[in-house]
Amino acid sequence: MPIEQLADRVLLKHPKGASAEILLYGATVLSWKSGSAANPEPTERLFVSSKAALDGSKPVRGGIPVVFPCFGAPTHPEHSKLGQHGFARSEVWIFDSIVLDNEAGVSVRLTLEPKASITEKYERPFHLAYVVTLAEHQLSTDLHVENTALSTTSPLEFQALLHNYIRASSDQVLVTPLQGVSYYDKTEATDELRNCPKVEQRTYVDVKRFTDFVYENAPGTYQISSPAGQVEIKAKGFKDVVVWNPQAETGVKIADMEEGGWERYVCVEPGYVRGFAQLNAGETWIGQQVLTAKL
Ligand code: TA6
Repeated sequence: MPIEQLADRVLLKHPKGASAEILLYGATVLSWKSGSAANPEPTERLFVSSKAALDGSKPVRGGIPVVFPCFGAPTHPEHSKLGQHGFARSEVWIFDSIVLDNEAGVSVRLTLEPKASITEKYERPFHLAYVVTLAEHQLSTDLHVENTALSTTSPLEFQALLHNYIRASSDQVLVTPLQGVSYYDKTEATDELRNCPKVEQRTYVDVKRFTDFVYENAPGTYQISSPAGQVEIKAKGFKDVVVWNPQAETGVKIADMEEGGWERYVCVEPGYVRGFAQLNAGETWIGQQVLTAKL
């Protein structure tokens, strides 16, 4: 079956072998198995920690968590009651509809609207839709944010990010092109240093050491290469990108990180995280990414 809805997740199957799995909790893509033009055999392209909670007790450690309306610790007054990375990744979304089901691919739409577990900590009216599309060698995930306020209230201000855990050997993986892009190094010891912009000098960014870099106004297309394969990310609407790997230095402190898990992924996360996107009443913003298995 190309699209199968289970109690807590949706399974997508492409006619030529690729597959994806989406947990309704957090609309978290847990798995994307895909071949490439060069190597048709589907392989897992995402990392999920074996210690990840998949029961809705906490955000999934891995896959593609959806980050909204804030990235990192909240800084906006309207987000003061929210936790790290906002609420989208820790709420159960609704399987809304099948968007596509043919030889080209399969696509589903999930939605999230205000409900008690959200409105008790976030008062803004909103509507989120998340469209996940599986093609032969691609997975796309599009986040639609609508300001459903009726009157001319102040704009809806938010941040959004797709927190991709790309499976790769972290001592060999390289991310490009980021040379010349301004970034903020969150591994620095003080707020002053963390808020001091640097410029990426490297042609190829590695994560051999603890890396938590927020690149601002980044190119939008990224190649993630390691001996295990190559994944390309093409993002639209997400002006920034985060590259993160905790390595053992901080990975050992992450309770739901499997032993040595940091050795098996790199996070390359298209986002709108420097500043806040603004939506007037009735407007919709779309952040899109297309992941392509290149090798
Ligand atoms: O996207 C990178 C980051 O902000 C890191 O600072 C690290 O905190 C990571 O997200 C994971 O955050 P989480 O809340 O899932 O533990």
